[in-house]
Amino acid sequence: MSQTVSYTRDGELAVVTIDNPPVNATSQAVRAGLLEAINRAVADDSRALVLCCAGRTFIAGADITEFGKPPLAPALPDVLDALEALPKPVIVAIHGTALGGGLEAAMAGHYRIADSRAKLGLPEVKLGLLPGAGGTRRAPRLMGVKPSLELMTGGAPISAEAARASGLVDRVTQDALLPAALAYARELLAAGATPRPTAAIVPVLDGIDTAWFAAEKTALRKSARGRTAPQRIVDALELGVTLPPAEAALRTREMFLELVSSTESKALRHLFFAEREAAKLPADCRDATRRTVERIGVLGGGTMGAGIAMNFAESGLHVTVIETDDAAAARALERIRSTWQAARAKGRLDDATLAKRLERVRVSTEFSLMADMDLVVEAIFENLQVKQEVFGRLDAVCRPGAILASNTSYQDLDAIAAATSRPADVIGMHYFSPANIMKLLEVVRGAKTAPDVVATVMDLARRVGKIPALVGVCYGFVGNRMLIPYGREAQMLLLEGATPSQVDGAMEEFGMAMGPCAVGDLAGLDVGFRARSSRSDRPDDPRWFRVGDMLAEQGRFGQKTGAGFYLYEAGGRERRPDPAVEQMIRDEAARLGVAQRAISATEIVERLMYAMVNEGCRALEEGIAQRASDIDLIYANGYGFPAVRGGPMMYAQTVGLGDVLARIRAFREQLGPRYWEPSALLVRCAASGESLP
Ligand code: T1G
Repeated sequence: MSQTVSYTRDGELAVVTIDNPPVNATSQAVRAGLLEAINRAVADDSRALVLCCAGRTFIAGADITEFGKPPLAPALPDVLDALEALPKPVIVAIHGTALGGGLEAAMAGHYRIADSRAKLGLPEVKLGLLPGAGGTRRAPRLMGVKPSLELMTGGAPISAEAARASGLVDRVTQDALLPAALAYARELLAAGATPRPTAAIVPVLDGIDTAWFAAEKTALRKSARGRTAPQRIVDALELGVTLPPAEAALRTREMFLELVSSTESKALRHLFFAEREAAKLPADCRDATRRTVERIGVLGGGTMGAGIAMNFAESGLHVTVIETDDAAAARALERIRSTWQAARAKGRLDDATLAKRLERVRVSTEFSLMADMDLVVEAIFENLQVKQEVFGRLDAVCRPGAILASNTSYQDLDAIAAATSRPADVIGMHYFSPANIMKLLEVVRGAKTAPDVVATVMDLARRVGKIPALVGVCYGFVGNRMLIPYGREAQMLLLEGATPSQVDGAMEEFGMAMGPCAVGDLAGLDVGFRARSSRSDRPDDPRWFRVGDMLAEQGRFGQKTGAGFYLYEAGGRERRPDPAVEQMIRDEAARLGVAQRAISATEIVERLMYAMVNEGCRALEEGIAQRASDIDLIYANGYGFPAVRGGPMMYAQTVGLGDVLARIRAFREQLGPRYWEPSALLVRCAASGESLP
């Protein structure tokens, strides 16, 4: 047997153990070893086969690293068909996370026993795929068509107990899993149990017909806008319960291969690995001893501070929120309490959880309470002097070794750190609003931030469910820095003849959750206006963000004032074009002498995206971003960038760096070099054919 699949006997039982760390993915070696074990069980005098895994989990899926490469025999569907066809009972012992091909392997077995802590799921849809190893035929036979559709299109795992209740699993045990599985196998044999191939189960189709599947696809076109995999999953499920297994398998395989080579799946797989790459620390931080972080202080109980406090409390940590006066403190606590009570009202959490969370949050005006904190996150007014003053106070109050973090979006973290006697303890934790919901966290490493502080905060971020990306110090770090050229080009195009609706429409058709003008109205045009006004390095160009500045100067801040780029009903979010704004833009363009012309959606996408990509290349050149994939992760998780395109840098590589460079050079000719000088990295990679680093 191969070292990844072992075959042993326990009396009359054949025990097949897969050992392929870290997650027992069904690599080619695993598939070949499993097939060899199956053939051996066919030939020997064993009476049943028990399939289990070593290490921390049962098979967690096919080996994603093999996708996109020439397929290597044996194919997983064929191996699982052989397992299902074994003329002896196959008992599968499940622990950890039986996901994707792992759960498909379990369903190809005849009987299943799971550790009570196990999770089971078919998350292929999150990778732009469908269950390609029989799951679309076997899941509906074991758990019913509707529950299997939810499992496959939702992609979320279910508990062992839920799996038992649904029919996916026969037994759940809290005892040692392998002995329990062996005992279960012997119990089955003693009861005369025979092989129970899932394929032989007749699916229950009460009220489920072609129209039902069509309705499910229509619903998914809305809930999973722009995604192909959910549509194909419904198709495969319909084939799986209506066609003979062999024909269904053939047609499903064709759909799987179509998906695995799709840009959508390549993009989602890219982001899967990007998230894991981003968590890898720089060499000087990797082995640092992490500091203990259990008590958290948050300065500021506004929208951001309250969201940050909720995120920590939801992760089991105790948080003390400091506000400037009793009224503000009361508002902060009410903001937190009402958010959780609303979630409770929607059934998203129970009374006990709500009570525990509230116990973990304390709001006070006593700054001296920061003395006991292990980590303090400052989330106060976005002004450098105010932040420097507060960090000076933290420096005086906090215990030695406490980590002092700023949630600043733009301010110079090194200047903030310089306001303390301990710059090594200062780091940036740039959250995205709402901070208790948005996964992305830009962890900003200052020039003097200590390696153990970086390591501690990066680990803490994952502990509280965030997706951390380590970035360097510059104006806007990575995400907001790249948003500036993106927004600049949007507003230049308005002066050149496009309307807000055209710009937003083009970018939303591209896949952005919201177009740049609508985003500005949502965030508040006064926020950007204040940030731009305080910049000493503002370009000497009267067109630069001119429209946004005019709107802010007129008090048109967007949704919060009922008018910005668009008009909004009082308190509403539904945007309506405003002819007065469009006329104002035309008049200002005339005053600035900007020629008017019809502008295509293609030019809008290219101008905004390539300006962003060019800036991303500069951030890579300067070491502000560690990896192009980090940039993609930032945009997919913090800025509503369509995950099915993998992120701005993957998008540029999908288009072709040479083509992107050619368009940037064309814009340089058309619009001048001020904003369109191509980055040296882009030029180099386009010429060499290398990928962005
Ligand atoms: N293939 C290859 N490598 C994988 C992998 C996989 N399926 N899953 C994880 N890894 C690597 C990961 O890159 C990391 O590597 C290490 O394992 C630890 O992962 C035919 C087609 C199982 C819940 O989608 O959800 O089956 O960075 O850091 O936080 O129908 O990994 O250490 O070098 O995430 O404890 C379906 C994906 C595949 C599950 C564990 N399965 N994995 O989380 O560890 S498609 C999935 C996860 C499929 C079939 C279809 C998680 C985890 P490195 P980690 P973790």
